[in-house]
Amino acid sequence: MQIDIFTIFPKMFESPFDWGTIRIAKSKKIVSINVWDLRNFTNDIHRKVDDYPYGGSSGMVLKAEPILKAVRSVMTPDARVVLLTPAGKLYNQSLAQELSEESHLIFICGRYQGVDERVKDIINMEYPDKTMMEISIGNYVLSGGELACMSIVESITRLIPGVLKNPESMFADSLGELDPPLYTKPAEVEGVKVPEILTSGHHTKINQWNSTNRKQWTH
Ligand code: 6GU
Repeated sequence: MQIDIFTIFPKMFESPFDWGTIRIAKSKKIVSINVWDLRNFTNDIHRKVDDYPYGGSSGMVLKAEPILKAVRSVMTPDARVVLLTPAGKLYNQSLAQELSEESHLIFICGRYQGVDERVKDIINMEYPDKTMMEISIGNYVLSGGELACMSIVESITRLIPGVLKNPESMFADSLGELDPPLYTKPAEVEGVKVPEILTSGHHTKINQWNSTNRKQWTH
């Protein structure tokens, strides 16, 4: 999978992708992640990526032209374009699963009050079969889409076949169930013991215990 990320803060991405699952996926050449500075797609001497909104509302808006130029510079027939914005479709595990099956994802990290609305219109006219998707990671406001993008990239990467050694830990199955409470050595910590059934060696009972004690998404 190829992932292209456009941001005005490329340095925010310097280390998050260098650890754990994403590091492994990169070293196995299962994913390739490129982080691009949106300012490199400006045409003016000041490398201006934002401006005041028409109509006088507050804050700044990301300009359309640098984003259009940026997206076109990496666009492929198979790419899905995703705009990170608090007004987008609420992200969840099934959307992570869906995106993990793509071969090329292009993320645009929104900033400030928003992104010029014409970006969406023009991209959708230019590539009508691959409608630009807007995604939010939760009903709260971040100053930009960067941290949202990092969360999404991590959640997608771990679902790509071959990335995790133990596919069971990809988990969060179709029922939306999470792991049961887990314990490791020692069997007693400050007087508190592991539930007896888990140390009994009785696998049928253990499986039963695990399935009745699975945690759930809280929503
Ligand atoms: Cl994707 N962007 C911003 N700016 N805020 C958010 C978000 C995205 N998701 C939740 N809050």
